[in-house]
Amino acid sequence: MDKLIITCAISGAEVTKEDNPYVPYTIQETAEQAYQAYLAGAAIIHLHVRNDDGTPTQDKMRYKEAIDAILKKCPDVIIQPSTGGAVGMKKDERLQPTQLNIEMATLDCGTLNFGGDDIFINTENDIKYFAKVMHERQIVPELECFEKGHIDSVLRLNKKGFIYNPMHFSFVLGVNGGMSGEARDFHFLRESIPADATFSVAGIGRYEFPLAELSIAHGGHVRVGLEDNIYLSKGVLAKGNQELVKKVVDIAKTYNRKIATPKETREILNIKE
Ligand code: KMH
Ligand code: ZN
Repeated sequence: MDKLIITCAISGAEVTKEDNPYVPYTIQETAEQAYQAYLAGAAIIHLHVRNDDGTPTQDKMRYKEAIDAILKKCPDVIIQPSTGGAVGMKKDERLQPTQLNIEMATLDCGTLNFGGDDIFINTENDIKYFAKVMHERQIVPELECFEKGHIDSVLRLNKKGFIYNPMHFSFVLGVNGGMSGEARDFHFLRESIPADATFSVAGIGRYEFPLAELSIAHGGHVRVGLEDNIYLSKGVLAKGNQELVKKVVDIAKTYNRKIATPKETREILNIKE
């Protein structure tokens, strides 16, 4: 079994300081949350940036500022900007961080309802376009799949040559409008991807730690963070992203699964330095 890659989704686009005061908005807060998550064991920081008032933005210069500030504190960490941004953003607006010198980014692999009246739109042509941009810029995509149909789309696009091997999936489970995050859902998705693909699991809300444990036990990787879940345990708010990462490290210990450093993560995911 590979060592365990922990990704920390420190900020997201939707969660606010009213939900959890540790959600970072400013560049300084963002860098500090990333650093604390890294110290706790995260090799990858999944990054959304905010304006100082907390509104989400995909502005290239805001990303550059945040990335520079993070790398100043932890130069070897892998930064994975979001190309999902926030619901309603346009394609090229979302793609702005790919113009920076980055190693990895998310690639959202299908449309889904996103709670209330929101629809997170990722058409087949959008997916092809995002994949092409990332391939041209040598950015490794993390293939975000919110339900089984998204995996089937990826497999079809891979066969047609729009998405390249080796593939690294992220199963994001428990979004209102996507697939739930029960054990049966996890196994269904895990068994639906090629044997040579890697995968990470991001459980939303109460699914975060049960899915983390299942993934650890079955050779997958794990994403946690305030973007996905604000609680350390039922009714107890996490006092920062590092508490969520530490809890995963503790679960991994009980399964004798070692934690991957950023260097080992680059090897596992074929990220060229
Ligand atoms: N904020 C969601 C609408 C990603 O980062 O690629 C999309 C999202 C996915 O968070
Ligand atoms: Zn995200």
